[in-house]
Amino acid sequence: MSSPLQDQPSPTSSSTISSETTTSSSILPIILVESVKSRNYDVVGVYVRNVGASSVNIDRVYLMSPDGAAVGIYVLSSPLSIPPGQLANIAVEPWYLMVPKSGNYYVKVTTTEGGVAVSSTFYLKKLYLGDWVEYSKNPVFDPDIRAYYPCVIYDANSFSGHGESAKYKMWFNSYNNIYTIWLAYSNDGITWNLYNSPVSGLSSSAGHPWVLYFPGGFSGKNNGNNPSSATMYYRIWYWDTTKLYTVEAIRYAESPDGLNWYNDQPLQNGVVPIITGTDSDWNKGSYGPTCVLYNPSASNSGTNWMFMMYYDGTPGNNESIGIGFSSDGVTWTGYDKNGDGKADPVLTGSGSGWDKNYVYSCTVLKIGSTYHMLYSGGVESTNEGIGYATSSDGLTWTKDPNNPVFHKSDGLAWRNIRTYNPAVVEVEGTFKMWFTGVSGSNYAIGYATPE
Ligand SMILES: [Ca+2]
Ligand SMILES: [Ca+2]
Repeated sequence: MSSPLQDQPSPTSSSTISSETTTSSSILPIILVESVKSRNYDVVGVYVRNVGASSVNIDRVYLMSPDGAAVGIYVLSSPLSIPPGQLANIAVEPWYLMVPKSGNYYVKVTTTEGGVAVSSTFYLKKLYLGDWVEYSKNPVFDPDIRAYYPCVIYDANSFSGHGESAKYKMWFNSYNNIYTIWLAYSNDGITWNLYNSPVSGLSSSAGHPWVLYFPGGFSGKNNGNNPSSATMYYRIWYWDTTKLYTVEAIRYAESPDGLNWYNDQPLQNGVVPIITGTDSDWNKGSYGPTCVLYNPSASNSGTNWMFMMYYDGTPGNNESIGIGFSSDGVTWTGYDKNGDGKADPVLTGSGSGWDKNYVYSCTVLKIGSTYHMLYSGGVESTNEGIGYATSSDGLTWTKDPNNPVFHKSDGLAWRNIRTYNPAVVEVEGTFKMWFTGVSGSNYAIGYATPE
């Protein structure tokens, strides 16, 4: 093995490819791995040259640890044929080859003819979202109106003409005697433009938004009620602040542009109620949804559903995070871990420490085979700090021992009353977080990137 060439990549780099090895080695002189492209946490491309006299067909890429163990296998959907003398780029699907721990690795490539080639070694960092660096000029979004509970979506195609053309859209909660949801947009995530009125079509008391974007569009939950039969591209779930102790505490609507919403309606309980209204239940009431994941190939059975929603449950004081499952986004059945017919929380207060009594307002990302959660927590409310947790299935979570990530006591004036509401987005191989800070009576949004 030759030595790695690349330096430790910068996690805050905006480039897609932040590290690269360019040396090669091989076992058979037929194929040669000329370079491996990696981001901080995964392999994204492998360049292979055929140096033999006949065509070869690449079928697999392995990520190998120095002791020769395969820690990841990428099977090409069909073998890649390389004529003699030619160089080919194997574009590995995002997050397919990730490392279980930070260290040196190499790539092995095989052909259907029995050929094998290996790369030089290179360094990869384990994906860890428990260490963030706050932007020095926070807050990045501090309008005249109160801004909190951000939900941010990134689209490399600037949403393809579906509403405002911009790389980032942020829906957020405001409050001035009534709760409202607003939309802002940005091309860098730092400088934001704000529409001069709240979004339309939602309940008259709307907060805590979570929005999903569907680039291919959909026909809508209530097709006949769509405006001029418009195709919908956005779904929103949000809190109706007037309905705390009923399932109608959470509502659903659809939009062609993210600004004008239609088909607004309350959620309904499925077989296992997500919100019960029953005294002393952890999910008697709800302060709303917090994150919805979309899986178009789900079986809609067991714990594998097209929509999986993390939501707030409260008996009136403490708050916990539960999960609901749905095939249509409107009727939801709760995650019943112990099979007693009642939904069970998946994240609760720790019983001691900074998130002793309250957890809520999270973002969950599935990256490779791991779920990552940034959540809000506290002793007196969910507004006090931000923590990190991981899970292999999205259901059973382990809180990070280094929590909290951020806390109102960090000594930063802009968020010394409240620090919460992490909205985390993957952007071309790295991650960005927006979150709320409160100082005095001012509610604003800050920005952070992984350490
Ligand atoms: Ca302000
Ligand atoms: Ca149960």
